[in-house]
Amino acid sequence: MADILVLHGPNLNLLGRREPQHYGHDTLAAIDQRLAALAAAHGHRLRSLQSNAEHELVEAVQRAGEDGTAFIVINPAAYTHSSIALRDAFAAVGLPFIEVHLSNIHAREPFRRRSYLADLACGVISGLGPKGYELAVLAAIDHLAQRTPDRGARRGHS
Ligand code: CA2
Repeated sequence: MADILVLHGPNLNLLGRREPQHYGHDTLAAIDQRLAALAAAHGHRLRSLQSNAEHELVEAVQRAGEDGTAFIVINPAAYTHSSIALRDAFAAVGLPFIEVHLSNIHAREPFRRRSYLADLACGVISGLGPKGYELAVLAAIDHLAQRTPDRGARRGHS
């Protein structure tokens, strides 16, 4: 059993209500529910947090570095393209993470092509809609299964 944290950046609380051509029809609550069920089906615990505030996302990453969180899936939204603070937080905690975007950031305005996080991430999924989050969680689960078992796991505990 491992803890996976899903972070959603600014304006993603509007999902399902505006701009379906870019971001689809699912609400964030529906996406988070599916992700928690997916993780639980694989014996893991998944928590989600959305914030419109950069410092809250930075603090969530810092907390994750200390509370036993094993993996982060993040859609940093607009902070992808601007946040050195978020980058520094990921670099400081050193937790593995996957960057997810609902839309294909390479098929939109040029400023969306630059990510301050991508080179630190295990991987980036972009353009697959909400399915991208599910694929990221499955990849996280796979990543966690490859870890060297700790003493507890070797004795048959999760
Ligand atoms: O494609 C993505 O997931 C993005 O991270 C979404 C960000 C955008 O700034 C990135 O370049 C790509 C924007 C999130 C805004 O979310 C909304 C959701 C519904 C309605 C309006 C905005």
